[in-house]
Amino acid sequence: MTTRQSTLAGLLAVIAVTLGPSLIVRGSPRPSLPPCPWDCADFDGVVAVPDLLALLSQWGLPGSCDFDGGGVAVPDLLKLLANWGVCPP
Ligand SMILES: [Ca+2]
Repeated sequence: MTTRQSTLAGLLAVIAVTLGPSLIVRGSPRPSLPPCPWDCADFDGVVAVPDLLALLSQWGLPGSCDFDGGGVAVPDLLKLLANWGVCPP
């Protein structure tokens, strides 16, 4: 992990803690055939803040935002950020 990635992950973790658990969407069972795996919180077809907060709330654990298995970690965060926005059709 680069210093920049580490700083970003730390900043995002601080944001999640600051916003509080009431704003963090926990992972929920995924409906069949989602439009994209990075839409991992509300399954609305957009990768956005709720998905990021869900990912952070699942940090180190398996969940709907664990795209490659082994628990949510930096590679999952980077994949979510790289796919930010409207999911492909
Ligand atoms: Ca979403």
